[in-house]
Amino acid sequence: MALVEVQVPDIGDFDEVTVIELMVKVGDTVKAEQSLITVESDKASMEIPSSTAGVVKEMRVALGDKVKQGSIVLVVEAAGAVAAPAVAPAAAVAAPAPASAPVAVAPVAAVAAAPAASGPVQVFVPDIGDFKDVVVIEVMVKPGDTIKVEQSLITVESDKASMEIPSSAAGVLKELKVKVGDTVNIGDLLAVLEGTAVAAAPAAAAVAAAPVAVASAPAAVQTPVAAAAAAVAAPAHAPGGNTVGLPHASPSVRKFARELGVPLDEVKGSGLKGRITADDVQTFTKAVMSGAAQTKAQAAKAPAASGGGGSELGLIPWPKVDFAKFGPIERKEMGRIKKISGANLLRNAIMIPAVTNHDDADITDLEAFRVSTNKENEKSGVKVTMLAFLIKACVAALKKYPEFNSSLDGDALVYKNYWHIGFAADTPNGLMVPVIRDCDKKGVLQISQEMGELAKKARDGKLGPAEMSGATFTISSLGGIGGKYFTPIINAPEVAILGVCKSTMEPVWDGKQFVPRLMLPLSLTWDHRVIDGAAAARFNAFLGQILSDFRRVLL
Ligand code: CAO
Repeated sequence: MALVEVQVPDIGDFDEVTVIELMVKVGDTVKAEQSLITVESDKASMEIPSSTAGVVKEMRVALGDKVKQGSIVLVVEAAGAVAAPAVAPAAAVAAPAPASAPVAVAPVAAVAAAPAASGPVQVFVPDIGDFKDVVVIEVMVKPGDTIKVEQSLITVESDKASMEIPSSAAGVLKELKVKVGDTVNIGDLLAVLEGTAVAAAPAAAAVAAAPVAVASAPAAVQTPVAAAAAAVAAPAHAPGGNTVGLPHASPSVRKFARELGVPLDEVKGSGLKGRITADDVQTFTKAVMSGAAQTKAQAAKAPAASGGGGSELGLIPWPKVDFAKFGPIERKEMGRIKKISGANLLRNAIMIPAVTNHDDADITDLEAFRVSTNKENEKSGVKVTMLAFLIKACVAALKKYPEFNSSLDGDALVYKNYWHIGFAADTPNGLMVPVIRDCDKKGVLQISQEMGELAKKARDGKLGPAEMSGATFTISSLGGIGGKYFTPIINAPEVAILGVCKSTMEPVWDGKQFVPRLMLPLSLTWDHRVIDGAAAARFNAFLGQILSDFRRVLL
C-alpha cells in the first residue's frame, strides 16, 4: 500500500485560503472524492476532496492554517490503484480546475456589457462553472447604492457550493434584476449600474481561463476533475446540510462575523432557508453589546447568565428604544457583580414557580429584649440586630419544616442537615449574599458579630467565594430602610427566602381592645415544586410565634 500525499488542488485565483474545518481525522477511512477539509476565502468556501481512497495516516493541516494550491492536506495509505492522481500533484492540480471555477469566477465575476464611460452598464452573471439554476440566497446591495468594482452584489448557492457574485463595474445601482429566491444562470442580467463603468478585462480573462483549463485537461483526469468539482461544491453551509454542520452563511458574512468575534452558530438566520445575513450578525452584535443577549461563552463565564434575550423561551425581543429621542441620556456599563447577580436573579425568577406569602409577626417583646441586651452589652462592641434573632428563629422553623432547607436535584429532594443562612447585603457594588455557617450551633451574639464582619467585607468588596456559598436558606432584610412587604427572589438552589421589612407600631386587637404592638412584616417566597401553600402558611405562622415569644426557640 502506497502512502499518498493529498494536496490542495488548483483553487483558482486565491493565493491562500484558510482551513475552517477538518472533516476527517487520523485513522478514518476515506473514499476517493470524499471531502477532507473546508477552506474559505473572503469570497467563497469550498471543500477539498481526497483524490484517493484509503486510511488517513497523518493530518498535515490544522484549523486556521493557510493553504494554497499544492499544500499537503494529509497523508493517506492508499487502497489500491486510485492513488495515482493524488501522487501526481501536477495532474491533481490540473484536474480540479472546474472545481475552482466557481471560486475563481467569483471575485472577477460579473462581466460588464458596456466596458467604459458613463451611462447604463449591464452586469451579467458570469461563468459559474458547472452550476445551473443557482439560487439567489442573499442580495447585498440595493438601488441607489454606490457600487465598487468587485463589490459583491449577491450570493448564490447551488446544492454544492455558495459563492458571491461581484460587480465588474463601478457606479450607482439603478436596477437590480434579481431577488432572493430567484434562480440564475450564466449570462443572466443581474443589475444595471449608472456611472463610470470599468471593464473587467482581467476578470473576463480569468473567467475564460477556467473553462480553458477544463477543456485542456487530459481525458484521463476528467474523473478527478469532476470529483473535485463535486466535492468543492459539497454543501458546506447548506441548511441542515449533511456532514458539515457549519452555520449557513456566505463567506463574506463569515469573515464579517470573524472580525467581530461573533459566534456564527449562535446567530439566528433571517435569510432564505434560515441563512445568516450580515444584518443578522449586526443585530446579534447589538443585542450582545446592549446586554439583551449573551453568547454561550459569556453565559459559561457567568454560569447563571441565561435567558438574556429571552429568545430561547420564545419571547418577543426586548424593546429597543432610542431614549435620546425623548431627552438627554447618559449610558453607564453595569458593574460585574450587578451583571452576575442580575443573570442569577433572572434565571431564578423565570425558572422557579415561586409564590410569596405575607404575614406579620409581633416583635414587641423581642425588640424590648434586643434593646436591653444591647444596653447590657454596650461595652462588648457587638450590637445585636433584629436580623440575628430572625436567623435563629428561621433555623427553628427550618428544622420543623425541613423541606424549606432542601434543594431540588432532578426528581429528588436533597435535605440538608446543616443550617447555613445567607443574608442579602446591600453594597456599593450591588447585592451580595454572605453566608453564616452552622447557625443552629451559634448564639445570637455570635451571629450578630459574624454578620457585622461579613457585611463589612461585602461592602469593602473583600468577600471570598467560600463566604458566599453553601447557604440553605436566605433572609433579605430591608428593615433598616423601610417598606411594608416585597417579593424576594429565591436564591437557587435554595427553595425559599424570607423578606423582612421595617417594623412599625400598629394597633392590634387583643380580643378586648386595640393595643399598640410592634409588628414586623414578613414575606416568604417559596418554590411551589417543593413546598405547598399550606406548608408555607404554617412556616410563617410558626416563625411569627417564635418571634412573638422567643423562648419557643428552645423548645
Ligand atoms: N424594623 C425596624 N428597624 C429595623 C429593622 C426592622 N425590621 N431591621 C433593622 N432595623 C434598624 C436597626 O435596628 C438599625 O437601627 P439602629 O441603628 O437605630 O440600631 C437600623 O435599622 C439599621 O440596621 P442595619 O440595616 O444596619 O442592620 P441589619 O442587621 O438590620 O441589616 C444588612 C444588616 C447587612 C442586612 C443591611 O445593612 C443591608 O444591607 N440590608 C439591605 C439588604 C437588601 O438589600 N435586601 C434586598 C435584597 S433584594 O434586592
